[in-house]
Amino acid sequence: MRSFEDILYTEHGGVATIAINRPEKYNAFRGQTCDEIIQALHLAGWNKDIGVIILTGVGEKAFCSGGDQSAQEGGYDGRGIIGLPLEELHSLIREVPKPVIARVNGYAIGGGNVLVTCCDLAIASENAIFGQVGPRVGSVDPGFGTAYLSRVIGEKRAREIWYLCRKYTAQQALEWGLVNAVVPMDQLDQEVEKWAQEIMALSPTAISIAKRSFNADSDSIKGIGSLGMQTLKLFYESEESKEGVKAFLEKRKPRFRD
Ligand code: 2NE
Repeated sequence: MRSFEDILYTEHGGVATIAINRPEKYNAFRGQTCDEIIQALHLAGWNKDIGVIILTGVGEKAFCSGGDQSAQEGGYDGRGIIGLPLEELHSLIREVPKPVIARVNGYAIGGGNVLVTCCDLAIASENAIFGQVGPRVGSVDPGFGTAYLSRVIGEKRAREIWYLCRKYTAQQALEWGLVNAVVPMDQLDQEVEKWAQEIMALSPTAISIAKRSFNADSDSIKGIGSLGMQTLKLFYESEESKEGVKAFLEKRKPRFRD
């Protein structure tokens, strides 16, 4: 089995599991983390023995808290326009020809909530918390995290999430259609496995055609995302954005309007 630094990758019973392994950062991703998830998606995505991919985080606190703010200085520390190959990551979750299930085991915040949005299905533990924090920390996801979120949960709800930066319970996420099921933490693995094995019993080709067909209608968001990342990079270089990151790291309220 291939070993990585920022993620754990396992294959079992036709199911590949990719777990972000940075619990001390609430599973925030840096450039390397995104690259490793991309490599793992390639490994699982085109392996005929694998029928389902699970994306999750290590521990019981967080699924993923988005970009690693300690690696953000006018841009993140990796590849791509903003220093994170996020456009590639989001597109790949959609392009692998098998369902990707988000196993949401805690906070799904910022880019973590975007990952949940991009996944085909999502199953959350009762303690999971969802939300976007971009406008609080001088950031925004200008592609699937906004435009596609509104297709998943509706325009008004998506705008509320982004304009107010509130946090939402797993139950609320279920009511809004952001997740498919909510179970107690101690039943999360069992529930995810049940869904995965139900999919494994079905025709893989039919499933992959269905996935591509679902994607077709929203694929243009990919272009909006890459265009938006170019804008985001310019925003990251501004004092307003830098104040958001600084305030988060200093554990204080940002002063955007000074
Ligand atoms: C997740 C949340 C709500 C948890 O809050 P709380 O109060 O329970 O814990 P705390 O103290 O904030 O976090 C616990 C530890 O995890 C680290 C914190 O710094 C803290 O470390 P210590 O002080 O114990 O050493 N931590 C948490 N999230 C982190 C992160 N993203 N980067 C680095 N360290 C992190 C709260 O922590 C929160 O709101 N986190 C999200 C912060 C954030 O700004 N995320 C990035 C948003 S932008 C983004 O993801 C993105 C995108 O979606 C698209 C394009 C570009 C960027």
